Amino acid sequence: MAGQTDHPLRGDYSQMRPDYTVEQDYSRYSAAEQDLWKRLYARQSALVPKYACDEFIDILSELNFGAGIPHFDEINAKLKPATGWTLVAVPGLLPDDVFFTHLANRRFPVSVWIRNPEEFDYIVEPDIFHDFFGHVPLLFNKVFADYLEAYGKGGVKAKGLNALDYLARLYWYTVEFGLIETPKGLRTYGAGILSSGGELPYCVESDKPNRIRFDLLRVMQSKYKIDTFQETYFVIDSFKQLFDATAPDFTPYYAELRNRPDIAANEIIAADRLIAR
Ligand code: HBI
Ligand code: FE
Repeated sequence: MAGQTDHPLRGDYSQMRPDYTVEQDYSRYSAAEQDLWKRLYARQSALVPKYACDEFIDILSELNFGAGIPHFDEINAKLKPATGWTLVAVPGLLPDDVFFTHLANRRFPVSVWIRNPEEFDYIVEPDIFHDFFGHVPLLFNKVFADYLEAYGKGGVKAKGLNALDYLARLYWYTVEFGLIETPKGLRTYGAGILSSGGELPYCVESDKPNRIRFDLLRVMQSKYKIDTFQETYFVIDSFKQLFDATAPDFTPYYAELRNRPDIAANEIIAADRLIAR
């Protein structure tokens, strides 16, 4: 879940450091919040085997953090040696440039607060369950971890090139709502889908959404909706495809994109390579 919200942000930004990081302060979590975590984890982990990519399934079972809200420093003790990434506690949504700078330095921002029970099925802003369940497992995957760092570095550069919107779309349609084609069929690696009870089966089972083969410039032309299930999903063949797509300098792409029209979230264009479900 990214970016724009029209309501005041939920988090407490009063104690943050200049880089927006805070202490996790584990004593803050009530028994009711620990119970909510267990219920969210149980719901999602029951759906994962049928709809998530194998890389996510394997790491999730290894990490096994269903018993309660994780201690970031315990996870960092495993994550740092695995891919050089660390989790940093943050009050909530960060300004784009702060967010990109953390990613560019292999630091993944994780919100410290958990949603309210009535938000069991849907929440607008990223809470600790979305950030942890949705994003953390694939930080242990070397190729995906390399892609996310390269993406962060691209984001820091894009700010100066007034291209943040294009990169926000790439983040949205890959890291948050991406699908991947596997020998077992279509699966997801997107954190926004993996942490959603409704969209996880929908992204693979429903006939409604468009499923289009990943094309970097097409994705950066594509607008998105933040408050509904996605009307379009982009499908990659491998995490290496993503990483290779970020290798070139994006500056000429931004120049090209400025001559191209934006594409609506539910629109199909002639050049699209559609994937039948
Ligand atoms: N901040 N904590 C947090 N989590 C996000 O997912 C996030 C963010 N700030 C900006 C953002 N996402 C998006 O704008 C992305 O497009 C980068
Ligand atoms: Fe997210």
